[in-house]
Parts: sequence; C-alpha cells; structure tokens
Amino acid sequence: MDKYYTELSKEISYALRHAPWEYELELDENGWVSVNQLLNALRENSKWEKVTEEDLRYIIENSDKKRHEISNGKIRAFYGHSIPQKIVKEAAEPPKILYHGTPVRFTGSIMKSGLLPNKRQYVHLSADIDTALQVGKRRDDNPAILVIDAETAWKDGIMFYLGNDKVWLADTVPAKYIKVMQ
Ligand code: HQG
Repeated sequence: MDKYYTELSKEISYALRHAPWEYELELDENGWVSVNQLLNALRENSKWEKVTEEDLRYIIENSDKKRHEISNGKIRAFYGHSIPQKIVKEAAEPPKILYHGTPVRFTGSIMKSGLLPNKRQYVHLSADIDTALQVGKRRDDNPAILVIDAETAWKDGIMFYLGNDKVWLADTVPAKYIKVMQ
C-alpha cells in the first residue's frame, strides 16, 4: 500500500479507536459511525479533501491486517480502542490456545500481574504464533511469545471477545493461564 493509504489508514484508526471527538464523531456502543460523517470530517483536512468511500474500501482490502470494517453505510475499528466509552464486543468461546507477543522486558510483570489492557479497553491476543510475533516485533526485535490456556480460562469464567479472525480480546488474563514459550 502506498504512503497516502498507509497514512489514511492510521488517521482512520486514530479517529475510530482513540479520538472520535476530534472529528465530531460519536461511536455507537459497538464502535460504528456513519461512513459519510467520517468522510466529511476527514475532508476538512486539505490532505484528505478528495477522500472517498472507495479509498476506505481499498484500505480495508489491502492492509496487512484487518483493522476496520464497513457495513450498512457504517464503519468501525475491529479492536484497539482507548476511548473512555467502553466498546461492547461480542463474547465468544475462544480457541483452546491463544498467544500474545510482547517485549521480553514486560514478561516479569505480566507473570506477576497477568495481562492487563493498560491504555486500551481490552487485552489483545493472537490466534497464531506468527501474528503474536508480528505484534511483539513492534517493540522488541526478539519478542517473548506467551501461550494462553484459553480453554481453561474460558471454563473458569474468563470472558473472551471477537476482534477479527487473528485477534481475540479479553478484559484481563490472570497469570495462572499464561506460560512463556521456550
Ligand atoms: C503489555 C496492534 C507489563 C502488553 C497490535 C503489551 C495488536 C503488560 C503492552 C494491537 C502487562 C500494551 C494491540 C503487565 C500487558 N505488565 N506489561 N501486567 N499486561 N502488558 O499496544 O497487545 O497495528 O496496548 O504485553 O498488532 O501490543 O495497531 O497492546 O506489550 O493487535 O492494528 O502492555 O495493536 O495492532 O501494548 O497491541 P498495546 P498490544 P494495529
């Protein structure tokens, strides 16, 4: 994807995950906003004055990750939110094992306190090791991969939620369900 689309994708994520009020947008409880309202807000910036719904669709189809979706004239981010209003995600039974890629320097604290969402609304988990590696490499060239016993956690009542096909969400994950992959 060229620079124009990468920058547009980042701005859309910023608007839909972190600061909708800067664009005079109000997300509904599941994080949706009208595509036209988003486009109108973006077009106020000369950089995006020609942006169209086709551009949004191009980003969704060509991004390395499935970050956004469009349906019925609305658009939302699948995950990543940090706004005060908690986005309601659909609870679902997770795969038996999930993964989490993180800098090695965080593992001591995680094995003590569990996985916490920190600035975001949910903890982000990966459906496979490759995805977890990709997440961890954002902050550590040789990240730790944590293995989550999601099956036992779910049986014990820990809630999991759908992000996209590679990303699962949880409120927190206690340390007893986590092992560092050797
Ligand atoms: C760590 C990107 C110390 C956690 C990615 C992570 C993902 C703890 C960091 C998505 C901790 C939070 C989210 C504890 C958790 N002690 N550190 N107890 N509990 N942490 O960015 O999961 O490209 O908020 O391990 O690919 O890294 O933006 O979460 O390292 O899918 O679409 O606290 O964002 O997607 O970092 O990444 P983040 P994340 P996009």
